Amino acid sequence: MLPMHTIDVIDSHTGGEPTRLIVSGGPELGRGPLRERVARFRADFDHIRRAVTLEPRGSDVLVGGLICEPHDETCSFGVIFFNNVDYLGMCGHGTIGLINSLQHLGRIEPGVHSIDTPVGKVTADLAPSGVVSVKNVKSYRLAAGVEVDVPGLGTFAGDVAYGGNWFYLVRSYPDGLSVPELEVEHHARWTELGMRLRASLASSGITGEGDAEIDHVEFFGAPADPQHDSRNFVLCPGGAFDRSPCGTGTSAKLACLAADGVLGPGESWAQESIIGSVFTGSYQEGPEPGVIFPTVSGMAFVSAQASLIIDPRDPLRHGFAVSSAVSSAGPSIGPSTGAPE
Ligand code: PYC
Repeated sequence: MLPMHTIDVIDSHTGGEPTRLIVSGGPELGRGPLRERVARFRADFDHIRRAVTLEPRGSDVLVGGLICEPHDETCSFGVIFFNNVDYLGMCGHGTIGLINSLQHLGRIEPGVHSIDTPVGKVTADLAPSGVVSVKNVKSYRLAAGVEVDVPGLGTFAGDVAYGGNWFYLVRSYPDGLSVPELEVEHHARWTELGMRLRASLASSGITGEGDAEIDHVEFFGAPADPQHDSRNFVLCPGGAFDRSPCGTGTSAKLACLAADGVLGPGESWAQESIIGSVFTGSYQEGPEPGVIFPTVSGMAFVSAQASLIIDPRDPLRHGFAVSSAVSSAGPSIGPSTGAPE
């Protein structure tokens, strides 16, 4: 009889967006650059990603993270983020969650902490108040005003930008298309628009650099609070939307604002999410024209510490996906197969 597998996790939320960090019992990915360790995670331990993020233990909206040894010796920690469908390059809300969770565990104190990620080093400044300011990887706009025709809807225009993940930031809608207010009660319509747009980006061959898939779509509107600068709705890989303003999405937005000359270096930008939670952002100019280093600030709250139990007798032990968005990319309901224990 195979033994139970136990995975210790700590859960938090950042502006409403949940993060579940594996503290122990996660896959042993060995050493080497984190990008290579992601490939190992995907090839040999994807059942752990599914067990942690999918139902019955998780949900489509949950972002998971594996805390690991850094490869970059200037960093104190490494982290690999993932969600219900795949692995993320970086995750802003998740990094804020990581820092507040590590403080909760007594592993760090206020100060600056460097973290290795699959897309490079980020630093996080934990203030005594608990607010975390994440200096993200280099961010930039790859292309402005890119038109994409969405069958049945018409032509959208938007920017393709990188903020640790690839984003399409919608600027304008097809003539005659009526869209609802950017309010959470309309999330189903925004999700549908985002998913149709993302599919059309892919079928039109519109990608990030190196043919990278644009897997996040971002819509903008007026903020509910006039003291803020903007409100967004961010569709994440899969079919869930970010409850927070999305750290990498805010970074991509800052890159576009910088490229348009709308926001100067060091100036502050308050980005509201679809549920009204807020990240503040600013940027420093990078080494090359058009490249910035964004800083995104927010705070996470720890919501649980738990042990996940994977019972070898459980046919659904490695999770299952029910949403149509996920079923094409991941396993559907049924016993897990092919996963080494
Ligand atoms: O905060 O960068 C972020 C993020 C990416 C996906 C969900 N949240």
